[in-house]
Formats: sequence, C-alpha cells, structure tokens
Amino acid sequence: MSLVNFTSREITCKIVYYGPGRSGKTTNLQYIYGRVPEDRRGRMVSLATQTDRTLFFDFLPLELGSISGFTTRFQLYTVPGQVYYNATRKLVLQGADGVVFVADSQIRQLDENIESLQNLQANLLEQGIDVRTIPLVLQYNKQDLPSDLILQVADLEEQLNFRMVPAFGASAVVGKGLFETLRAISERVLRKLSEAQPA
Ligand SMILES: Nc1nc2c(ncn2[C@@H]2O[C@H](COP(=O)(O)OP(=O)(O)OP(=O)(O)O)[C@@H](O)[C@H]2O)c(=O)[nH]1
Ligand SMILES: [Mg+2]
Repeated sequence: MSLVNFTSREITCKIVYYGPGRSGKTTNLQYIYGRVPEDRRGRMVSLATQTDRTLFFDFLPLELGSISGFTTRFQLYTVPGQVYYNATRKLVLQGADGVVFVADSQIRQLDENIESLQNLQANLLEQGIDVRTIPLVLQYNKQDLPSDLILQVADLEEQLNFRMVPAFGASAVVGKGLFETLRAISERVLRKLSEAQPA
C-alpha cells in the first residue's frame, strides 16, 4: 500500500518483481542497484539459499525524483519463484502497489510462466485484488539467448499478455530493457495513486 506523508512530503510505493524460478528477478534488482547513483539508493538486502535462489525476498529502496513537490520512493522486492515457496510469495506480495512479471523467454519455460501468472492472479485474489486492476508490466527476459531456444516477443505477447499491459523484451544479465520496465511500472503506480486522490 503506498504511503503519502504530507509532513515530510514523501510518497512511498511498493513494487514486486514476480515470476517463475530462475526467470531473472534477482538479476533485475542487482543490475538496477549497480546503476543507480549512491545517493538515490539504499542498502540492497538479499535473502538467498546457498545456491543463490531467493529464499525469502530481495529488497532495494530507491528514490526516483519528485512529483508535485513530493519525493517519490520506491521499494523494489522480488519473490522466490520456486513453486513450493508460495506462502512466502503471498507475504511479499502483500500491499504491493504494482507488479513486474518477469517471464523467462525460453521455449521450455512457457508452462512455468503460465503457471506463475496464474499463481499471481490467485494470490492477488486472496488479498481481494483483481489482477486486471493492479498496475502490471511484463518483461520477457533472456532475449539474449540463441533464437532457437527462446520465443520471440510477438509470440510471448500472444501467450502471456492477456491484459495487454506494457511489455518489454529484456536481458537482465546485460541490463537491456530493465530501466524501461522500471519506468513503465513506476509511472503506472504513480498515475493510479494520483487518480485515487480526491480532486
Ligand atoms: N542468458 C541470460 N541469463 C539470465 C538472464 N537473467 C538472469 N539470468 C540467469 O538466470 C539465473 C537465475 O537468475 P536469478 O536472477 O537468480 O533468477 P530469479 O528469478 O531471482 O530466481 P528465484 O530467486 O529462484 O526465483 C542466473 O544464473 C542468471 O545469471 C538473462 O537475461 N539472460
Ligand atoms: Mg531470486
């Protein structure tokens, strides 16, 4: 849930990076952390297993400028993608203002992507949120892999983008498409927030 503090003139929003195991959620945050100036970011916290799978979440606080005199802070989280960590995913998802769904473009991961999208929908619904109304952006990651291993963006659009939300081809290992994704979700979250304020 976004917080608006009128005394300190700050807006704080929560964005959750969701998606199947190994799709590249943690790599997104690590790359962003490495590229944002130090005075714009806080400490990144990662809780991972010994093999670097996310065990609980990653957390990265960012300051992304100001609107109408309010400093905008974004708290980026990742969920653990592995199927059996659903209880943790639900906890991390609580109070999200926006979701980035990081899909794995590999052909053999298509079912995992669909299952994870359905899991997102179910977990949001349990919290009384319709997946059609929460700000959502899709990212088709790993587009750097050989073309015979991956689905092209147009095919992924057809298979996964049922809400026709903004979507970006990306390669998290080299940082391609990551800031475009972040910009799109933060704009959508802020727009929704401004629509919710009484005129
Ligand atoms: N080729 C390629 N590999 C990637 C890309 N993004 C991530 N990877 C690799 O995929 C593996 C998993 O990446 P993570 O970022 O840990 O994935 P995750 O979504 O956080 O996985 P969980 O924490 O288990 O849910 C790592 O070996 C990454 O280096 C990409 O764009 N291209
Ligand atoms: Mg991870």
